[in-house]
Amino acid sequence: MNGLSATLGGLSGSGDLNLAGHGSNIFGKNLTINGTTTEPSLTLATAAGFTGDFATVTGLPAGYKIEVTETAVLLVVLSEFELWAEENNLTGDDALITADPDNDGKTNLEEFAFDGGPNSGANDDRESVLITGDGGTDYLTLTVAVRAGATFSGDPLTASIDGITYTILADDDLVARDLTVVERLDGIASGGFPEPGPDYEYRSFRLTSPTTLADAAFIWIGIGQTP
Ligand SMILES: [Ca+2]
Ligand SMILES: [Ca+2]
Ligand SMILES: [Ca+2]
Repeated sequence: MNGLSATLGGLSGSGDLNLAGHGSNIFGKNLTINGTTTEPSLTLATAAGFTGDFATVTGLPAGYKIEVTETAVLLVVLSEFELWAEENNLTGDDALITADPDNDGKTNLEEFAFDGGPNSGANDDRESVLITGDGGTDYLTLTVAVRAGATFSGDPLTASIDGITYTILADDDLVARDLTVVERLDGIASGGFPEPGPDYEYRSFRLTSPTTLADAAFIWIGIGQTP
């Protein structure tokens, strides 16, 4: 286990935990981990059919969690979403991606994707849709805070980063998506936004065809979870 050792219910070892005599019922047992690791996932113990939950887990390396599957006790690195939830002091059901602990209608996944505050119901939207100029021509333009470093490509424009997939969509009648969007590469279209959080940046996307106020057109960003 790369220098990591673990103790379960009084047993200890520098290799995989020996569960002989303990069975696979870990309910109420105490897990102690000594050392640290940089591996994304380590198996601490294997058995046929683990049941129960540890009473306590001590010595968990920062940025890791314990995951108990049917057949293994694993030390697993936290996802970017889980780190974000931890930084925002979300625990239990309030930390689920589908939860909305501040009751503002935005799920935690949406708050995470768009630099929202999961503990503040105040309007903190960092997104605008404007008709604005690019190279002397006006286009319908979406500006939005997303996770920093996302690379958008394809049609529709999509980017996968930190467990999120962003998709930029546009349409003229909301019947079938049929307008093409490109990213503005000469900087974002409008100011006036708050500074983004350290893991976020503003990006701007516009229709490929010019837009006037007389045109009916819509542009929006959708998100999904990337496994
Ligand atoms: Ca919310
Ligand atoms: Ca919020
Ligand atoms: Ca359409």
